[in-house]
This record gives sequence, structure tokens and C-alpha cells, in this order.
Amino acid sequence: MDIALLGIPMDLGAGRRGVDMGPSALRNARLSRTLRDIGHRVSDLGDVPVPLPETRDKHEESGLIFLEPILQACTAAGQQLAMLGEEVFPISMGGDHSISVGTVTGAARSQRSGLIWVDAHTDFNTPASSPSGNIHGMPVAHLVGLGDAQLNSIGGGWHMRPEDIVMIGIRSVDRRERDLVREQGITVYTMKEVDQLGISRIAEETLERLGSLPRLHVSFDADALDPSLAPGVGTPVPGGLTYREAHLLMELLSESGRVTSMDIVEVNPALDHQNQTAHVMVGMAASLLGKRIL
Ligand code: 5AB
Ligand code: MN
Ligand code: MN
Ligand code: MN
Repeated sequence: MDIALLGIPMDLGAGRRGVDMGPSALRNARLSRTLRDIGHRVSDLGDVPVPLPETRDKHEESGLIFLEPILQACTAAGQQLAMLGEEVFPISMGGDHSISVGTVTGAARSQRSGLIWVDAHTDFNTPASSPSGNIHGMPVAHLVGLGDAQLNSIGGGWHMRPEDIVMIGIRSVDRRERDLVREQGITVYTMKEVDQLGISRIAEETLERLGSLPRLHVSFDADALDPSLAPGVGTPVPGGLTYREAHLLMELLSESGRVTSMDIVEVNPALDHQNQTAHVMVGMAASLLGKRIL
């Protein structure tokens, strides 16, 4: 397969600095070499330009911090992904999760697309519901067309259908965010369901729901994993996916042959130990892209 890597060194959407170093950390953990070893052709498109927070005004009044530069970077990322051939599998390297407003939209290439959101958080806040004002807690709401009119019209008004979204690994949801997730009817597998049903049943149900859509995007937030495994994240929550649960999920999605794009986000080397989190996430990408044990 042809794989394209795109870096988006964004930390304007998160409350803590350092996640802008995520693309470097993933390259350093040999993302492209690992995928080549599986047999793929890999091209690295470099990084989308993202301004430094120190050079910009926060503009918090709207309830949205750093809206302008986030709009610009998400638009640029989306346009670059939308130009790729349909057969190319893009991996967007964050950066905080605000990038996904652009990456999910661009990777869809204007088609109906399923979204598998692997995360400790539902990221379904709107500016009105958000307790923090940080845009990395809001991408999914904007992908379905809620929230800020500028942010949700990235990609020219393409929106996801709420029924095409499945979230896995969830264990931290804000009070008003919960109401929105329920109202919109998003399918959510919390850690309780992961414990009760097991990840293979969840993968099966997810593919039953989304497996016939023309495109399928996996957005993998490193904080979905247990913090003991992935300490380099800005918003760690105890009780996350184990190493094998996460790999099995990626392996089963890979076997389906349905996944067409991926994000790796929220890897923060400034909070990590010896780049462990980036290495773990490179392993996840490898499993999703067909690395087999035997
Ligand atoms: B992440 C919180 N819900 O909105 C908010 O890491 C945290 O992309 C969001 O999942 C975490 O600020 C965003 C409290
Ligand atoms: Mn997230
Ligand atoms: Mn998260
Ligand atoms: Mn809209």
C-alpha cells in the first residue's frame, strides 16, 4: 500500500505545551521505517506550518482559545490530505487532537466516512459546554456540525453523521458534554464495556456498524492507552486500554481491510519517558497497517 505521513506540530488546542513535538517523536521512533518493513511504500510529506503560541494572541473571549491559527492549520492539513489519491492511506501525526477537524475531513475525500475514535475522552465539547476552552476537547462535535460556525465549516461544510461514529476507551466525559453525546446518539464503548464485553466483540460490533462505508478513519489519541504504558500525554486518565487490548483492536480492524486513514495524536515528548509513548504508538500504527505476529 502507499502510505503518506503528514506532520501537524500543533499544541494550540491543548492546555499543556510540548505536544507540538509529537511528529518529531514519531519520526524518531521510526514510524516510516516500521511501515516500510511491513512492505508498504511510505512517503513523508513533512509538516504543515503551525504558528507558535508565543507569537499569537490567545483570544479567549469566544470561549475558544487560539481559534484563528487552529482554523488555518486544520484547513491546510485537510487540503493537503484531500489532494492525495484515493488509494493512498494517510497517517496524520499530531499534535493535539484539534487537528482532527481538518484531518478527518480531508481524509474523507468528500465521501461518507466512518470514524473510530480511540480516546479516554469523547472530545465532544462545544465552545458553550467546554470547561477549559481548549479546542482539543471539541473536534468530534465540530465534525458533526455543532459548535463554532467557522470551525465546523472546515472542508466546505462536509459533516459526519453521528451514527457513523464509534468511540472506544472512553473514561472521562464532562457533564454537559455527556448530554451532547447522548443527544447525538454517538456509539460509545466506555472502559466499562471494554472490561465487560472484551475488545474483540467491540471490534466486531464496530465493523458491523461502519464496515460497509466507503471510507473509515481511525483517530487514535495516545491517552486512550493506560498511562503506565503511555505516560507522554497531557491529559492522562487512569484505567486505560492495555497493550494487548489496543493491539488486538488494531489487528482486528486491519484484518477487516476497511480502514482508509489514521491519526496519531496527543503524543507529548516533554511529558514522556525516553520516547516510550511514541514507540508504543508506532506499534499501534504497525498493527493497524498489517504487521502480523506470524
Ligand atoms: B483530548 C476536557 N474534556 O474539554 C476538555 O486529549 C479534556 O484530545 C479534553 O482527548 C481532552 O478540556 C482532549 C476536560
Ligand atoms: Mn482526544
Ligand atoms: Mn484524550
Ligand atoms: Mn457546519
